[in-house]
Amino acid sequence: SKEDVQAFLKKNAFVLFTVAAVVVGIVLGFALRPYKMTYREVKYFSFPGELLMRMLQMLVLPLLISSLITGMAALDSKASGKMGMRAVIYYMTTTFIAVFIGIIIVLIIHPGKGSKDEFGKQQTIEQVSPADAFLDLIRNMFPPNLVQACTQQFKTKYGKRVVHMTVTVNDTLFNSTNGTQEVMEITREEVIPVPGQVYGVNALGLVVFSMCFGLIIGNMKEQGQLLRDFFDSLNEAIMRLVAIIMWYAPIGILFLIAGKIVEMDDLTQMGGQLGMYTITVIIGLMIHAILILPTLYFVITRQNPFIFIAGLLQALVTALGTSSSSATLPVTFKCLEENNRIDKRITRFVLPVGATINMDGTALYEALAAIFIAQVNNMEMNFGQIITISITATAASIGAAGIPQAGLVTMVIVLTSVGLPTDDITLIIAVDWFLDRLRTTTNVLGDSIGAGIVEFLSRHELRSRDVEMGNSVLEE
Ligand code: DAS
Repeated sequence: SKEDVQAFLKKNAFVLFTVAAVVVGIVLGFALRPYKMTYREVKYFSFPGELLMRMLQMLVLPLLISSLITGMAALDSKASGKMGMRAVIYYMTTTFIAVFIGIIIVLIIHPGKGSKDEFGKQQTIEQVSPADAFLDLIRNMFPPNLVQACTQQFKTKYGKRVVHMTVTVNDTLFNSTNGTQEVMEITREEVIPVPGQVYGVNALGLVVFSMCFGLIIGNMKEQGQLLRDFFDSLNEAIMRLVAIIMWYAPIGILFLIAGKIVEMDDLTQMGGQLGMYTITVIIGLMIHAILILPTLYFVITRQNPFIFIAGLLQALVTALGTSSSSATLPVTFKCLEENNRIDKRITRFVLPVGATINMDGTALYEALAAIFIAQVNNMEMNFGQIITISITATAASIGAAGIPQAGLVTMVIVLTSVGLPTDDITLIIAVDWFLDRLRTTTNVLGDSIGAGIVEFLSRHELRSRDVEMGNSVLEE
């Protein structure tokens, strides 16, 4: 009946908007491609998308800090220790499975054919020693200055440079009658390694600090009450801001997707090896996201994983649109808490950590890409080298920030660890923006399923804590 339809629309409005945004974005993007917009025009066109990105990023810092602190403070140290262990075991297991899938798939499909000719010219990339990179990872856990940790700069190595040139054309040559001069503006675009910078958050450092801080104020009895209340209400206020942004999100996502499609290089001209490589990555990510993670969820919780995933739709689409798991974090929170009814004590605690260190998609990608580069160079990796790749790919995924294409930068560690040429990263840049979106979506899915599993495994602790605190204190 009419009422039913209305009720359905009201309940699923967000989901419908989100799906519509993706579809319209793709259609619009392809419809505008023939117009060959310049870099500047694309920038203007995707402005609504850029705004969404900024709004989400704006909330990440206060959200990350307040949720981790309140999450830790709400648990006693024994319970949080147990839950922490479960989360870490889940992260490690799924990351290793992802790496394993990446390696197997690339060895079976063998997309690299031992020739670099079809890739065109290459650029030189700065060398980083794996030991230094590893020490950097640990260093980042302990930021010497908390304020600085909130505005950390990330180096980006690749970007599009726009060259504007003004040339004076002396057209007396062409027009002998009036001999005037004409000024022409030419804009050229090229993709080059730009030692640029992105401002972000040293999430790893803030995660470590907030966890310790939360644990401490949780144990402080009355003395800690003021701080507990403060961060609790800060967290609540931020989540209300997230709710407002969610209404804007579909518009932002539409323009992010359309803008990227307008701008992307012609895929039909992609070389055979690169095409095969892209397909291999997609297959690997699909196996992990559609087969492994849902199965794991089902085996542990005995609940339908696809109903769980349906509740995450907006978060997954936001990941696809923004290619950043940290920008997606606010949406992931909303989906898990509101659609999937995951206990806030779990989400507040595991989601910020997951978004920072648990990146299944990135780990799978890094291992797969390294072996692909070996294949292109006609180098066979022996068993020991493959083990090295699995370990460094895991470390590189932990170290990668949740920002666009961070995985490409940390891949240098994986390549140097087995003596592969780091310059060869440039072979795969052309398709990285696309694969980045898919691996970010996988990353967000992995974090969310992790929250579901940790909640299920921790249900006894949560219940006894409720009883101890005189019934559901934090549950709404
Ligand atoms: N795009 C990143 C993320 O947010 C990680 C990566 O580049 O692989 O998950």
